[in-house]
Amino acid sequence: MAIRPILTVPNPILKEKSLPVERVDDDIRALMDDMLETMYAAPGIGLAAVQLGVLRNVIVMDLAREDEPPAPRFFANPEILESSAEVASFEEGCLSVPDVWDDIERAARVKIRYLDYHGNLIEEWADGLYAVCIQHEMDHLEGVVFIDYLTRIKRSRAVEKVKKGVAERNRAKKSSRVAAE
Ligand code: K2U
Ligand code: ZN
Repeated sequence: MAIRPILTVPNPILKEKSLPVERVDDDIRALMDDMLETMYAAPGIGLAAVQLGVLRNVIVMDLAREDEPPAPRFFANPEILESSAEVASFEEGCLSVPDVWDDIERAARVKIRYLDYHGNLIEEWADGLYAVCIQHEMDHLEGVVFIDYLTRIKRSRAVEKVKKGVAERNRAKKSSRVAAE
């Protein structure tokens, strides 16, 4: 397993549409393992493969609270079969848009179908944070990031804030490398 870099906006790869996997084989499971380790290290509660620059329909998630044992979930080729008419709003963030949070409205419940870590076909309803997170991650597979739902001015401010934050982190890393030499 490996912790891999997470792409941040405005990287154009995040706007690309991901492709289905042919089967959940050892290579896909190794990708899932890397994604989960990277997500835990971030830390986050969900991650799509495109956020690591891999254009495949693969998502990992762990919604367990800090006082609960880990409960990793793995999704290959996820589909939304049904969405409730009822909607719910949630203050979302994204590991590809660090330090930006905003309220996003989504279907309160979704029926999803996917292949799990072992390639088993699963169909289930998701609600609450599960529904929010799976819709957020499945947007990533379509090249959609949550700030795409914001106004143009809010979106551009978010991108500028991320670019500034990435530049500051890179400067800090560089100065600590120089100091260590
Ligand atoms: O796509 C991602 O970067 C994963 C998100 C998952 C997420 C987004 C919105 C709402 C729920 C989950 C990251 O984990 S954002 C960080 C985070 C951490 C705890 C709770 C909510 C979001
Ligand atoms: Zn995200």
